[in-house]
Amino acid sequence: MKKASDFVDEKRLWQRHVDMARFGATSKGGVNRQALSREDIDARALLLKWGNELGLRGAMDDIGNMFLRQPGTDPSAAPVLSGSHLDSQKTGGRFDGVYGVLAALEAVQAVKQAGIETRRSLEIVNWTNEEGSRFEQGCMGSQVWADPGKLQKMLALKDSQGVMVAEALNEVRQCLPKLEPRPFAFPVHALIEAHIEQGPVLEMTGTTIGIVSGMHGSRRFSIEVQGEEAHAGTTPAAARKDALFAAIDIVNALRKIFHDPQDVVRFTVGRFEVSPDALAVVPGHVLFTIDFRHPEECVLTQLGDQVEGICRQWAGPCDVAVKETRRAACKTFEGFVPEAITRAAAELNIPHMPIHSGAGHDARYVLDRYPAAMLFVPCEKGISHKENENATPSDLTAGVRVLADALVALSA
Ligand code: HGY
Ligand code: MN
Ligand code: MN
Repeated sequence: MKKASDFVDEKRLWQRHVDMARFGATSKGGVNRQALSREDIDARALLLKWGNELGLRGAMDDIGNMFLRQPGTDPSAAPVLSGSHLDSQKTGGRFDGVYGVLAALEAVQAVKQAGIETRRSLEIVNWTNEEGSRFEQGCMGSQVWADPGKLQKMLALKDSQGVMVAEALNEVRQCLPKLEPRPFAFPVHALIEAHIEQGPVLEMTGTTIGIVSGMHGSRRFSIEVQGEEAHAGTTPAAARKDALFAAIDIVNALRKIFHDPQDVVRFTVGRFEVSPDALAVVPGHVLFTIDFRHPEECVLTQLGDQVEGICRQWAGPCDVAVKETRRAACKTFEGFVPEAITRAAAELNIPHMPIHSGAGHDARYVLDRYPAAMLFVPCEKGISHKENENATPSDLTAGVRVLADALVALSA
């Protein structure tokens, strides 16, 4: 029998990445394709165009997740899904997320060209706002899909310009062709998300395919330090409520708590906004974020639960507001879905290994409901969330070949 992997086309896959990278292209060779932005809409429209050319039926749910369906012979059977996200960080690369969507598209196209009729439908998925860059709740689409009770809270979130998710979604709907509505958390037999590793292990070990065995848990906080603006020249130190100095003391105290000689803890202060951000004004307000990750739930609890107390302790004369914006549990990926990836890689004689993911991905939320797995391919020096993120056409193609055969096996 013909294998789908024989019909995966490296040139077509690479060209689609080039075409997608046009949307939000930056001068340094990366992309800035913020969720539900004009650039994201253009990328969504192009995905739909390619899907329609393949005869796939498009659908979209109430948080903007998109689904392209290749019908199976048994419409009553729960489908097999594959995909990731088209949105990017502000200074993102051309492969984070988009590879998983284009890998799924290429895999489905290869299945069709191989003339393989699957019993279960195959669906390509594009999750809304995985990066949480414009609207600060990452994995927004997959979170709501898995837990619909989160919908209203997410729709009400605003970006830095005050635009609500609900408004941005209306814009998306107006610009895209009318799509079939889709409920949340519909039955899924299995999902595979393909993604670049965003770490150095595969490249360092010369391995082409990583089968994700586990994913770090994470806790995110936004911290606001409220002091008092004052004149830089006339206000004595004793009378100042300097939000910047307090924030610096808090961050330094947190760094001591999160310091890990084994270098397993991942502690990041990614955003740090000072206002009024004026040379001759004592800063009255600072907003900063914490992104903390670890592979053990107990450490996430033990260290993360200290954040609020440390902030209060080091706020000096200022007030401080601590909000935990998201907690994602540590995840283990096991069972028939990762096994299908391992089997497909072995049958193709493509080097593969189990691998742990420090990065978070949408598959973690699908796994809350249904069997799911992730397939990694190498990226250059493990660089990601950076405009010079890079991967090779042959590694990307090898990933799709394994994905295509795994999807066929899962949808038999
Ligand atoms: O932050 C993450 O782990 C994901 O790449 N957005
Ligand atoms: Mn990603
Ligand atoms: Mn990312």
